[in-house]
Amino acid sequence: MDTNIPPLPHPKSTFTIKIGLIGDAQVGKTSLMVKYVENVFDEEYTQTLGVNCLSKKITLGSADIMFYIMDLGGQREFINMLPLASEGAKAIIFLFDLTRPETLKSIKEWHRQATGFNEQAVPLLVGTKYDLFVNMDPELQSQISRQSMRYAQAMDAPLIFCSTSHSINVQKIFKIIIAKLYNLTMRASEIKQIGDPLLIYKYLGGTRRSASASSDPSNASN
Ligand SMILES: Nc1nc2c(ncn2[C@@H]2O[C@H](COP(=O)(O)OP(=O)(O)O)[C@@H](O)[C@H]2O)c(=O)[nH]1
Ligand SMILES: [Mg+2]
Repeated sequence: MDTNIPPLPHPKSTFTIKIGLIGDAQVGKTSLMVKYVENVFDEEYTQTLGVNCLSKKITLGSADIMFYIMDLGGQREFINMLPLASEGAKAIIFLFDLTRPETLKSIKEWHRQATGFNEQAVPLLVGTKYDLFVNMDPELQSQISRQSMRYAQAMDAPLIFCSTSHSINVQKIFKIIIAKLYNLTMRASEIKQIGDPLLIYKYLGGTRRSASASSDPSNASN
């Protein structure tokens, strides 16, 4: 018997991750999706594109990961679209506009409703437009930062402040999602200083396991 048969090449496995983007109108959901997938920030382009679903494939170790990112119309009348964005999602990104604290308040209701459709998804809390926020009154910045930390704690959700227009923390959001879903260690340092673009993820969002995301892309490192 010939024992020298070379091993067959391992077929590349593809893992699919559906991600829902949820939050009030104008917080920057579509912009974030378009920036992550197409690396463009251009309001006109985003509007012309007129999409609410984009996909992107990335390679991690020996696995391909296919992201399906679903955007939700933010107006109240789109609440009936919520199941579309939340059902089957492995992660749900709750977005609020750092310059409009009322959009953070809305997260409570968005979170309650989305959890009703999907209890398994890893939640993330993302504050947008950090580029504008950083020029606001420092006292207000401090209040909003602390308030969003309280929300993140209550939701057990990683907290990320980002700027899509200035490419701050955009990639990190999706790295955190992978790290949480596949139990990988992330090297990025946390940012906890008030006034800085917060990045708090280590002890948040780790208590859930998305049922079908459990098979680990083989020893992938990041
Ligand atoms: N300054 C700034 N403006 C942003 C940022 N992200 C989005 N916007 C603007 O906010 C507005 C709403 O964005 P859009 O993505 O349409 O929000 P959506 O309704 O949540 O999908 C648009 O004018 C965007 O150009 C950002 O990071 N910084
Ligand atoms: Mg939109």
